[in-house]
Amino acid sequence: MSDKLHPNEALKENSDFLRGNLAEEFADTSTGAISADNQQLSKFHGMYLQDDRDVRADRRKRKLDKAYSFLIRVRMPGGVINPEQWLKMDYLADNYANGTLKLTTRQAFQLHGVIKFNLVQTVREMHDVALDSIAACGDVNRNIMCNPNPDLSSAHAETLQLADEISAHLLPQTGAYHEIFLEGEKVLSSEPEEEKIYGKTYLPRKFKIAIAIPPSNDVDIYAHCLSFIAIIENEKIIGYNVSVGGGMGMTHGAEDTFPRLADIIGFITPEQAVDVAEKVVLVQRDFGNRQDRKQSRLKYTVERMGPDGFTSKLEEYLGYKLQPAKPFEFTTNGDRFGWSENSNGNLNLNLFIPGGRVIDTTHYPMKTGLREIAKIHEGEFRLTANQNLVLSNISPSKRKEIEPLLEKYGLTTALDSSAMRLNSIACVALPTCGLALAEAERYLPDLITDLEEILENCGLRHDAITIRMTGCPNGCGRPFIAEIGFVGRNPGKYNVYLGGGFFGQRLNKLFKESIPGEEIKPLLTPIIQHYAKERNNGERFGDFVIRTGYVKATTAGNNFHTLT
Ligand code: SRM
Ligand code: SF4
Repeated sequence: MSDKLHPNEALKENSDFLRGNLAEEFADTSTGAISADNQQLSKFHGMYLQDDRDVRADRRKRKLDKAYSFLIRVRMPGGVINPEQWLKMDYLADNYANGTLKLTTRQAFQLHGVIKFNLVQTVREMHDVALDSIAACGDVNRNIMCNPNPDLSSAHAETLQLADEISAHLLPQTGAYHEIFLEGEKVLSSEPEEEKIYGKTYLPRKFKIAIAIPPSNDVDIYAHCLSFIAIIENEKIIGYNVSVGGGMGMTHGAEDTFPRLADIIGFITPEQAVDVAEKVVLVQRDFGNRQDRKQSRLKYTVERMGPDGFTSKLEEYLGYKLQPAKPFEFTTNGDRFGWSENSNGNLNLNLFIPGGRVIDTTHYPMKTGLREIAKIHEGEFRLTANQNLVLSNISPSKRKEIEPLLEKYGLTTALDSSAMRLNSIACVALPTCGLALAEAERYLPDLITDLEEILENCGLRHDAITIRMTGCPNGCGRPFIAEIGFVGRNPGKYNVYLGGGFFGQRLNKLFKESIPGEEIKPLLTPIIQHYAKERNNGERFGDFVIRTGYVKATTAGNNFHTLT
């Protein structure tokens, strides 16, 4: 391995704590783009330069510049916002972006299609309702995930509070975001600026944290750098099991890159959680790979050091030992759709949002419907880790006002979908994602319609099977832990993976490579029919395809690519 640091390291170090010359470039009206260096820095402020790939070839032919715009990702720990914030995001989508809101797989919003000259104004208006995009992307801790139904018990409320605390603790300290977007000039201080936790070069790569309350693994803890699994006794959280070293991204054809499930390394008390989060970050800061960004995620640090070696180093940083992990059980990683009741008698409604895309179409004015609800809703909006939405904390009397709106705008119709559709995730992919090799969000719904015909015929319409599609192997829809995963290989072609664990506990395995979309239904039909006929009582699809020999079980990330 070369010991030459990746160029991004010098870029971060020399960026004056993430300022670069972003302010000048955002003000430059001669182009809709920014320099390559500033593109890297803008990520730390939650923004990516993109271009509309649907029109790229045509514009090239006509010798036009790419159709540049930015995506803005909002940081919102646990995915919770109030109706006023929903209305603001809805407004920003219509006035500065492409008229849609994307609910992401990390319980956040994305606005797409914001042109450079509207970035500052958009951020200012987000700030007016206490929303920001600081550290939503970049080599820092990202949006922290947490079970989206905190009102169901005091434990849920406690985990949401922990998500907030860790998020605040690990937030970059630089004043760059405020200067560039809010103040418009450098705020002078007598104290020298520093990043106490991260240092000048921040982390080697992105860092992700989740908190789960068993039996729900809706946040997919095994796909995270660091997770906290709440251990509850007598309805109280007595502490958390800690897991480290999960992640999804890999590169086709590069076997030294692979998805990896996190290892559970011990148990801690609730008071230790923020400290543990900080020290895991510090170990990664000091021992993560800064030469090769394809090897720099925490999962590779844990793989290299081994879970025991990593834990020893962590304990050295902590100055105390972790206790042995406590028993717990996950049974699902899906959402709990429909109405549910809180301990205070109020209600939640978990809606299905296909692909997480809040949009109005001629037949389904979903975005308008949610806006009308936001105008009268007194509870919260909670984004789920499966790209769906919970309207939470609705009083029984408010329910009476909200139900006619749900009916009028057809918002609950999608809840009658097949269990496969309700358990589906698709990443953004085309046309905005610069890394997409194939469609995902725009294609998976149609593919599921095809598969639903078989499910219906086999009597499996109400059987949950997790199905996820991403446009490339970066894994933004966490496809490598789905029972059926599709990963873009080339335009219109997908690698098909089978055998993931139903509650996110096992990686899947490559079943067929580079299959054209239209061949997926014939490929899967006999397997689904076989499952319907010969599954054992309660046997999950992912377990069945392993037992019956369609694929071998993947037992660890480092044998993900081993097919026999
Ligand atoms: Fe992701 C990069 C979208 C969750 C792994 N991801 C991207 C970019 C920014 C493409 C880029 O770098 O140019 C995508 C923007 C597309 C667009 O047009 O919006 C993108 N990622 C998304 C979202 C919006 C997918 C979605 O449909 O919901 C999710 C936003 C989450 C958020 O709110 O923060 C999203 N990305 C994930 C997840 C899932 C998760 O975190 O639970 C993963 C896999 C878990 C992991 O990190 O290992 C994920 N995204 C990646 C990677 C691969 C990282 C790696 O370790 O190799 C990249 C590429 C990279 O970092 O180089 C990437
Ligand atoms: Fe883009 Fe690939 Fe992520 Fe999909 S998985 S959003 S195609 S980077």
